[in-house]
Amino acid sequence: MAEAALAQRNVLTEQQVDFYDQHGYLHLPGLFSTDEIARMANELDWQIDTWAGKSPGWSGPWRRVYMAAEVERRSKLIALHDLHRYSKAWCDAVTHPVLTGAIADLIGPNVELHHTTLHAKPPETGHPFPMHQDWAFYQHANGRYVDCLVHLDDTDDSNGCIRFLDGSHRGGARQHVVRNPDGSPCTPHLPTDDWNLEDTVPVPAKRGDVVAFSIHMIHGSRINTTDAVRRIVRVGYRDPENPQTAGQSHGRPGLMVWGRRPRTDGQPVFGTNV
Ligand SMILES: O=C(O)CCC(=O)C(=O)O
Repeated sequence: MAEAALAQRNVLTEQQVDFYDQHGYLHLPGLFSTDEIARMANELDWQIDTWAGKSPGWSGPWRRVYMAAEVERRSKLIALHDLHRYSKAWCDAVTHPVLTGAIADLIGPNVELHHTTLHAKPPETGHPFPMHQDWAFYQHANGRYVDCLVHLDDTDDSNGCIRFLDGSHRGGARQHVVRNPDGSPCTPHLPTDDWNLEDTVPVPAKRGDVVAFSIHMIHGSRINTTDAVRRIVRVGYRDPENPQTAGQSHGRPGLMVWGRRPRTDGQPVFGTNV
């Protein structure tokens, strides 16, 4: 049985798959070569100049818990969705055979691209992230969905590396705060009284590394206190048989990056207008 499973693996070792299953995340050092990540970074900088938006970032009562009032007023986030629609380099990145083969080892044999999202934290006040699950942004029926953070810069706590609540993916989807005290909508996050970033483990990473994690993983990150930008691109991959129920890019079929899309009884083909 173990041998049969081993024979089907593409990229990861048994230990790496076990680590992911147990902890909910997996650090893949040096997945992109120096040349590949340089090309991706150049194209990303062009996208930041040409297409990305700079805004105060995520809204909600968490901001005043994570930041002093004066910092909160200045804190910014640079973001862009679906980078692979803007540069060939990013199309190549999201279909990279080592990356997609690794994801197939975690949720395969079939893997569908769901989205890509840039999060660049500008120097000194670049936006922290409150504790949350990515499930709250794009709800899916089960846990067969992996987010991957592609690192364009070295990270540690000083520039806001990713931090995980070890093993928290095993608790499944959780209720998030989605309204401000006045009833207006805010960005989904977990209640700050119940979930503390201090309880999480930091996962510092190098340029070219990928950190993969479960859609149910509870995570967050600190503010960028350095004088350099911190650029990370998140790539979401799912089992095509894991239906999306709400949220970002709901109803949009993605590219198949590994294997094939199985058909359920009577399932219609995709229309030509999506
Ligand atoms: O970019 C970060 O520091 C955190 C990003 C994050 O929480 C996410 O992509 O879900």
